[in-house]
Amino acid sequence: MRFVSGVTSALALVSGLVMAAPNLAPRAPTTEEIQSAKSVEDFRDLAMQALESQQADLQRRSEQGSCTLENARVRRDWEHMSKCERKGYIKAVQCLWDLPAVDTEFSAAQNYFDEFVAIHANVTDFVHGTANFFTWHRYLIALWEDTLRDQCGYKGALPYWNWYKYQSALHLSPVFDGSDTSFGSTGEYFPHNGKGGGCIKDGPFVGYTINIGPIRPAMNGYEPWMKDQRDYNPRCQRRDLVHAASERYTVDGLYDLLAGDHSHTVELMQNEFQAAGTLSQHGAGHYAMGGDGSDVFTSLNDPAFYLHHAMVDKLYWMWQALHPKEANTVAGTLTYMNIVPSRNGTVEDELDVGILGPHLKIKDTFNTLGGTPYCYIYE
Ligand SMILES: *[C@@H]1O[C@H](CO)[C@@H](O)[C@H](O)[C@H]1NC(C)=O
Ligand SMILES: *[C@@H]1O[C@H](CO)[C@@H](O)[C@H](O)[C@H]1NC(C)=O
Ligand SMILES: [Cu+2]
Repeated sequence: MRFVSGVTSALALVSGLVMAAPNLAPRAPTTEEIQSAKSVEDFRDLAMQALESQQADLQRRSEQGSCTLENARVRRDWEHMSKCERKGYIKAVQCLWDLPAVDTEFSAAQNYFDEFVAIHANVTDFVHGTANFFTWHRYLIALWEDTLRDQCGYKGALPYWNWYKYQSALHLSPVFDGSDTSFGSTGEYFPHNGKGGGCIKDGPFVGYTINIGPIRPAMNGYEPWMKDQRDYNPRCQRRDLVHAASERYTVDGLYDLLAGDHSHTVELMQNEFQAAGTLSQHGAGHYAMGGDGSDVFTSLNDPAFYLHHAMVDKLYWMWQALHPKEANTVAGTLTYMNIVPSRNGTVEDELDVGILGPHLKIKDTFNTLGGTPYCYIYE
């Protein structure tokens, strides 16, 4: 018991003053505060306030592990990183082309960059429109971040692409401006219904070969080349920045997911987030990259995939912080949109990332602040 009631001694008064301190601990944001958020920055600040209040609770119950909000790795907006930091990240990604492939099943994979593509392609039907969509992709990009740090000397955190800036001028976004600190801009002209679509022609990834896919290209004029992730198809990476897509991930859509009609349960939220057939926030990002980044199986061939999925994870992270009662639940089945019917997923199900890492139970991946392999927050 923290408070002793009905005691009037001086001692009780003194301890009462001392014990009042926890009241200064941050309180969770109210529904009204959440509903008055206007921007992704507002939502992020409210998510941090919510996490601070949850951390204060954990500390009172002495359940806080060694990961805290203060020492967590901070995943930042690409634009907010210095040019030197961006070059450090790019150099580490390029290093993956020099790391050998390790699995024996996907022989098309020539290097460790390809391994990520192959593993994702292998399980595509079981990690999209499913109960594990958020947690599986969270795990994949965390393994990518760890690989860059452990194998390629990267010192920072995984960056994210802030969708809500440069939506109508993607070529000005520091992610896609074509400079040596970007992922290159739109590709060469390739005959289709858009402007680019061919090989990227600027930025640090020109000349880097991709080897797997396409399997289900979304761009007009691309033929699926291979039946699966075992066929070897060396080629350049292609891109077509598409504003018709980028203009679809609006702040209204963000609001809907985090505070509006689709925010109340994980089922509503995820179905809207990755709605099939419409350009939801998740899909719109992929189609905005066009080219190889818009193939649901092999979109990882565009290295900007990881910045896109870090933004997906940032939204999920904010949603979890702002909906703590729902944060550790899943909805949906084990198969894409349940087209091939399967049972409902559960938090006991395991996330399979092939040779990239050990299986993890979904329930052990909800928290990004410890009690899981993760210790990170988003700027
Ligand atoms: C699966 O989940 C849905 C809601 O998401 C629910 O209506 C249904 O009853 C569940 N099925 C089983 C067998 O539990
Ligand atoms: C490919 O996916 C299947 C089905 O999920 C899985 O059983 C198999 O282990 C995966 N293969 C590799 C090499 O990861
Ligand atoms: Cu995916």
